[in-house]
Amino acid sequence: MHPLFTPFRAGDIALANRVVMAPLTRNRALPGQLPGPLQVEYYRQRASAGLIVTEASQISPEGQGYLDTPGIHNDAQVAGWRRVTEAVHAAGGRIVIQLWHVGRISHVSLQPGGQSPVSSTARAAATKTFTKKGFEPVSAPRALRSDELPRIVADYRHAARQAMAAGFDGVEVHGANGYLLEQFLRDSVNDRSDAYGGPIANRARLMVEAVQAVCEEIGAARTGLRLSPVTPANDAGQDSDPQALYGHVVERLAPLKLAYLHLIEGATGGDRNVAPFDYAALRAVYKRAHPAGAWMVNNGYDAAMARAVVERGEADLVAFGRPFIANPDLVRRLRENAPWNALRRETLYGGDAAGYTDYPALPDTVPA
Ligand code: 8OZ
Repeated sequence: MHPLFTPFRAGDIALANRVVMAPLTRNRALPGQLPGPLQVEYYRQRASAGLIVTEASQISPEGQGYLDTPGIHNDAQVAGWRRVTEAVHAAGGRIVIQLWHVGRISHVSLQPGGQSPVSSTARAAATKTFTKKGFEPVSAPRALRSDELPRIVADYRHAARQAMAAGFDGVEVHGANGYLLEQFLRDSVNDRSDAYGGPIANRARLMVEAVQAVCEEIGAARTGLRLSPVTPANDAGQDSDPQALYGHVVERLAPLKLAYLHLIEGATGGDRNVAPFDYAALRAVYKRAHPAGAWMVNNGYDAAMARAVVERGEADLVAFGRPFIANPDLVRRLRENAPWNALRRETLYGGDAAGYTDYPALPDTVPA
């Protein structure tokens, strides 16, 4: 058996194989930002993944930035997610929820009381989001005061507690793709002059505090973190020294002994070589402090690349995004080198069962 299909332990989470379903925003939550029966079926269909990372889910009403994304802050949301975790567990799978605060990637129509989105900066991102009216430019943010940041950290902690109440195997903190934590990290966005701006240690402070709080709440062995050191997604720009910045983050967080680190290599969903970055060097920083810590890679992997990276010992886990949308039985297809269903892009964001739960699995028996 190829190692890609062998069991693996990420912290306290025992996986049947090394194939991970990456977090994927699908904008199909019910009113109240609730997962419903359609989400139960969608995730159940994909439970042969070694691990499912759910779609990004806001930690607070303020953390929402797109129409119809689910939350994990109130008890109705916990009850909805409980049906999802029960279905995945009954099918033999493991599932963690991605904890999300969008920061400035939002619109006043999606914010509580129509307030401005919040960020590390008052400068608006040059990007669009998806609202009731379709694609609209994001709203100008308000820069958070440093005395508000303990409340943001508490929201991460609370969401992690809610996740465990919903029966998740753990959580993944969304530290990637130009959202709040990355808006603090990068000097291309963060223009603060307080203890959360300026030198790398300051810009990393909110991410470190948020991850520490989550680890205190549910245990580091059930906590993962997703990073995207050079993605330009959501107008994040490029940090002036990503290698030093992300090296610092990993040096600070590896000693906590997280379940895994999840790396988006290159531009999210695009060019893997968008900007230079030495991922192997970052991995070495991580493994020095936490040899048993899992290293999860993502972005544009095909079957051959996934087999090779695990074979070479350069990654413990490989996450697939869009291939899992179109192929509920992706693990089997990888194992059997079977062809993949084509993705229907027009049903990615929003809508119903079409393009969500209607992608076919391979037939049980192959005709002779
Ligand atoms: C696509 C559309 C909306 C949100 C990310 C949560 O990039 C997202 C996202 C992706 O991390």
